[in-house]
Amino acid sequence: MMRSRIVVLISGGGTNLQAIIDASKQDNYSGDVVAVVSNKADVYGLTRAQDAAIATSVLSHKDFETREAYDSALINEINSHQPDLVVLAGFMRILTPKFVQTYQGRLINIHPSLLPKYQGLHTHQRAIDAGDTEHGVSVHFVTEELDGGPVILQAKVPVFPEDNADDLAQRVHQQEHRIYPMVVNWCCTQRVTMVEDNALFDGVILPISGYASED
Ligand code: NHR
Ligand code: GAR
Repeated sequence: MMRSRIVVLISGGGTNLQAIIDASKQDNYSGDVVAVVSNKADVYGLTRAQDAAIATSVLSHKDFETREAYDSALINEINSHQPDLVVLAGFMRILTPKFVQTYQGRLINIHPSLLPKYQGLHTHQRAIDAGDTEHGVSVHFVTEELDGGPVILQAKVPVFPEDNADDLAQRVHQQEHRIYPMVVNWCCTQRVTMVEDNALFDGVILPISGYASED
């Protein structure tokens, strides 16, 4: 089968990016990270990409007057790499409807909560403050609704009474690095697709918590 061309968008350290790059070098992986785009200069994720000889670019949202103008420039940059799949990996800018529509069904995100719980930011602290005993991470298709697109896969972690937000973030991160490369590969091989606001696995609609969930 043809290998998929993956463009990854980041804003930070890029540990998820690294997990995907590492996985892509294994036998039986079906995609290659062809470019990494960051909205912030000097983040370590860009160094990770350069170390792997992957093209990088920085497009700062601060250089644009509107979100629409920023996203148009982002679309141009991404399209210059002819991607099959666009992967948000700790990308911290909300995307306009036009951007989302441009990559509908080819755009995924990893969000550090068990969606639909805790959409938006500061998810680990919010889980602790709520007294949750369980927390986790979701990979979902990106739609216009922030953190509201169909879930493909979740992983759960326990919350211990003595945890602070950093402890919990670390535990969630370990799960992120396991599941994100796998889901990216499912998208590359088109085992996972999006049809009318549903995520499908091998052509079958997934439940709201994604693959192999209990509901
Ligand atoms: N865009 C759309 N349309 N839909 C989604 O589901 C998106 C998205 C863009 C990013 C990632 C998301 C997350 O996993 C994501 C999902 C940033 C913010 C945010 O409030 C919220 C959610 C996510 C990413 N960003 C602020 C903004 O004004 C800036 C915050 C900052 O720079 O630190 O864009 O959590
Ligand atoms: C990850 O925990 C990811 O789930 C989260 O940012 C971190 C990025 O880490 N994403 C968001 O909060 C999106 N708003 P990384 O740069 O090391 O991959």
